[in-house]
Amino acid sequence: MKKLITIILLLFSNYLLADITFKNPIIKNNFGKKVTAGFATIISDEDLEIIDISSNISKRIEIHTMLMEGDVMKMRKIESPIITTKKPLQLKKSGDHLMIYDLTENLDDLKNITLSFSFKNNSGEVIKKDVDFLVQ
Ligand SMILES: [Cu+2]
Repeated sequence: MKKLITIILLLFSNYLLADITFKNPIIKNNFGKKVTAGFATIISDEDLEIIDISSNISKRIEIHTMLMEGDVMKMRKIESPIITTKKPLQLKKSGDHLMIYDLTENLDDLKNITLSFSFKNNSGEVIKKDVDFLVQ
């Protein structure tokens, strides 16, 4: 009986986890270069922090923002990227973006790349989501 209750609770807790949507996930074809960028709009019905992004094509994936230093546009890593129910995280050209370093594959050969995202909610629970990005 105890086991059954645990199973029911586990099933139920899954339904309570955040509903996360990725709109237009795209990774730019880099034509043989070792670094590329990715874009998507990440929407959630719960406030979340991105704590990890991983993939088998790269060991180092970060989220960057662009800012002006004098006249020069620079990229900076966002240490704790946040998605709120009111404000989706928009990763787009000339704005915040995914930065994918040390590519181990030539993207010419790939149509899709799966990135694994780990999120943390306000209760400290970790939610994992695999997302297929279109190579474009
Ligand atoms: Cu960047």
